[in-house]
Amino acid sequence: MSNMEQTLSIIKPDAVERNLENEIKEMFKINGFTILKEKKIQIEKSEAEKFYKVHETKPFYNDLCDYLSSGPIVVMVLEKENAVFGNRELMGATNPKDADDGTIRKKYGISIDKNSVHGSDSFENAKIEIDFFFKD
Ligand code: IDP
Ligand code: MG
Repeated sequence: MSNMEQTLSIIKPDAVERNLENEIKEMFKINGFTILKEKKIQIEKSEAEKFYKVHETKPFYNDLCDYLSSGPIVVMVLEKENAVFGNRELMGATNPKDADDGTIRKKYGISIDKNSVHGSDSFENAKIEIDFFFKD
């Protein structure tokens, strides 16, 4: 039974700044993801605040929004069977220190805040996040 899904991925400023865009895209492709859409943009802090609204009560919210808007990012729609879960697996744990070998965050992440990639955490949020960046 097929369960083709789409998920939103972001290559965060720390990774774009270190020119890791192509290496990270290659990891997605090697792992069977198709990059359906992509764009390199820099967002305003107000947009980062909207995107990360679910975290607005967290102590790291302000720094997180400053960071995501601090430089260019690459936003992508990835497609694969069970793409949401598969992307979370490929990304690895939020804190690169806890991430498994072979994951993007283990390989490229610097710290819990500079962890190189974002990925939607559920099918529902994937739809919302894809709309956020790619509506019309
Ligand atoms: P996720 O990116 O693995 O889904 P979330 O809990 O949704 O992790 O947190 C969103 C982002 O906020 C993380 O990717 C990370 O950059 C940052 N973050 C999460 N927890 C902390 C923390 O305790 N300190 C600083 N930054 C954090
Ligand atoms: Mg999350």
